This record gives sequence, structure tokens and C-alpha cells, in this order.
Amino acid sequence: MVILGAGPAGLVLGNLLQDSGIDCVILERAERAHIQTRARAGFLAAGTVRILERHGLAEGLHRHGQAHSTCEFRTEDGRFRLDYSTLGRGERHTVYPQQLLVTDLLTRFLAAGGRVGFGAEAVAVRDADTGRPRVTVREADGRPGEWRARYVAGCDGRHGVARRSLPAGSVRRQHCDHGVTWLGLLAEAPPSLDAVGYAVHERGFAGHMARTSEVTRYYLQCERGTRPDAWSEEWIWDELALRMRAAQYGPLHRGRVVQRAVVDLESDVLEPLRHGSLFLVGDAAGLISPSAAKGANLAVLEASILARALVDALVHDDSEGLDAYSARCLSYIWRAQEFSHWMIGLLHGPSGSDGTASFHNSLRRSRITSLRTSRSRQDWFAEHYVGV
Ligand code: RFL
Repeated sequence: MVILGAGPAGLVLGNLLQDSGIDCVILERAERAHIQTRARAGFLAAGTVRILERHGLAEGLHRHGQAHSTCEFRTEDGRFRLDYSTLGRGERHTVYPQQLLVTDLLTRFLAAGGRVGFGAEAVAVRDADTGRPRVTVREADGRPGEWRARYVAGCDGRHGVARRSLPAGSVRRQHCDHGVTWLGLLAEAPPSLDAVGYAVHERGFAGHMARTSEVTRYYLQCERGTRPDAWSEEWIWDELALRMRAAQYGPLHRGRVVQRAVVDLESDVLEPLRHGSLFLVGDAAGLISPSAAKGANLAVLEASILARALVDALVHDDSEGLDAYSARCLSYIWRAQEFSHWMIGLLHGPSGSDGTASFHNSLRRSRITSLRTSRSRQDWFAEHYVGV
């Protein structure tokens, strides 16, 4: 088995296969230090934690992760909080930075004898429609190489080679540009509130998400095409304070901004997620906007579904799970996409004051009011917000 990519998807899959005695290698184009320090997701759904627990992969997140169950909405109509552990299925998130989860998964995989080719960049997946696919590789020393296996798992993200190796016409691509751009920031500053903060403001959305007691992620909606370094730190903090209505609700803890990334909110799903012996997993299967923090959770879920199916096929000679893999994952992916799309509509209104912009902004306000006042709406929100 060849796995492309050592992100959450590739490493969960590698650990689960290795635990079942299936020989696998992970090819990762980056260096080990890079993947262990790449800060991205942080909110793990209860179902994700259960999968990791079931396979003995949750020790680190139980030791260092923080339970989290409250979000606060701030709008022109005031603020309100939802404690989603008391709503819907009564579940919580665990906040655990993705780079720590990746480090745990990698350490466990290597300690159990797993092989990871760091600096090995997959160039193409060939012969996927045969029972003997090949992965051509540029090895760490620059020389060309080749790996053969019974199956290949493309866990190499949105821009990886697995997607690009699919023959034209073999999959359907469904894409949506949500027309919203965020500047994602990581600040060396303690969280400013004990909740996820969603601020809707006439100048644009602002978000606050705890990562650790010393590091906080913030988002600022910005114009499409904004450069990450376009704004000074002072401007960023002033703008966050303004949109989060700090004058009314309390000051933000400021600190050095250590990471900036401009993210265009986009969705992109391929169907089916299998081409012969090649399976797509995680961001390679479907990109989801970060508005509802679903990407890493879907990656773990899909990897666990594929691992089970591969074990059935390779150990028990039962390929039913592999045949059902695509349809099964797509049903989770589309549920997550639907919720994520709803969140985008909840948090962003069009700019301008013409009749159409005004109509959509009034709809957005009404959506927030119904979330504030309707218990059934809150139960629905909680179930989808913390679930995958
Ligand atoms: P990854 O993590 O991108 O890993 C893919 C790996 O493949 C390697 N690679 C290759 N290796 C060999 N050969 C090639 N040709 C290769 N091409 C690529 C890459 O180096 C990399 O190591 O994909 P995976 O495993 O599918 O995991 C997906 C998640 O990383 C992603 O969905 C999340 O980070 C999304 N996301 C969030 N998800 C959540 O569930 N909760 C969150 O709170 C959350 N916050 C976020 C996020 C994503 C963000 N960005 C990057 C837009 C916050 C942000 C700012």
C-alpha cells in the first residue's frame, strides 16, 4: 500500500493499516520538521476523538487538548452565546492544534516500524485502472524513483498529485467559490474570550478561535486579492477590536502575529472518490471552506472508513467496503458542505446598500435571530457544528 501525504488523513490511514499488519509506506514531499510545525486546524469533533481513541491515537489530545463547547455571536443586534454541549447531541469539541496531532500520529507510526519517505515528492500515479498501480517519485536526493503497490491512497491535499493523475472524464468536479476571502492570522496571545467568537460587522466578518493558552487564531474578512502582508499589526488589531466590538464587550489580548494566510472560501468535491486502485482521502477528496472547521475531521473520518475497507479486502478478501467507500464518504462530505455553506451565509453579508444587498443582509440578520431564539434551530446547529 502506498500512501501519498503525511497529513491527518495519510497518518491516520497509515497507523490503522499498520496496526492490522498491512505493509504500507507514506511518501511525504515535505521535511519532518515542516509537517510537525504547520499550524492549521484545531477543533476536533467528538466523532473524530472517538475514532482516535478507538485506535489508541488520542493520548496526546487527552493530555493537552481543551474541551470546548461555547460560541458567541456578536452582531449589530447585540451578542448571545450558545453552549452546544447542552444542545443537539450534547457533544463538545476538543481543541488540539493540528501540528500536535500530526506529531503524535507520526511518532506512533514510526515507533511501530512504519516507513515515511520525507522529501519524496510523488510525481504521478500511473496504471490506477489496473491491479498494479505505480507511483513515480522524485526522491529526497533528486533522483527519480518508483513504488508499486496493490492500492494507492491519495492523501496529498487539494494540490496533490493524486487528483492530477485522474484521467480526464473519469471524475466529476463540483466547485463553488463562495466569493468571500479571509485573512487567517495566528497570534502569540492568549484567547480573548472563553468561546469561539463570530463577529458580524458592516466592515466584514471577524472570528476568534482559541488554539492554546498562548496562541489564538483570528480571521478577518478582506477584499479578494489582498496580500497577506498588506496590513500592519497595529491595523489588524484595531480592525479586529472594531469588528468584535471590543469597546462594548471587552478588550482583545494583543500579541505578535506569527502567521498570516489569505484564504478564499471555496468548496471543491470530486465524484467518485475512487479510480481503480487509487482512492482519494481528506482534502484530496473534497476541499471545504474553513467556516465550520470540518476539513481535518472529514480527513480522519474518511481515512478510518478506507482503512476498514482495505483491511476487509486485503485480509478477509471482502471488497464490499472498497466498493462502497466513495458513496459512504460523499454522504458525510455533502452534509459537511451543506452546513459549512449555511455558516458562510450566516456570517457574511454582501457589501453595498442597493436593494439586493440590503435584502440579503436582512435575511442574514433574521437567520441569526432565529438561531438566538429558536431551540430547534439551536439543536440543529449544535448537531451539525460539532458533528461530521
Ligand atoms: P494535508 O494536511 O494538506 O496533508 C497533505 C500532505 O500531503 C503532502 N503532499 C505530498 N506528498 C508527496 N507527494 C506530493 N506530490 C504531495 N503533495 C502534497 C503535503 O506536504 C501534506 O503534508 O491534507 P489532509 O491530510 O487531507 O488534511 C486536511 C486538513 O489539513 C485540512 O482539511 C484542515 O487543516 C482544514 N482546516 C480545519 N479543519 C478542521 O477540521 N478544523 C479546523 O479548525 C480547521 N481550521 C483549516 C483550519 C484549514 C486552514 N487553512 C489551511 C485554509 C484553518 C485554516 C487556516
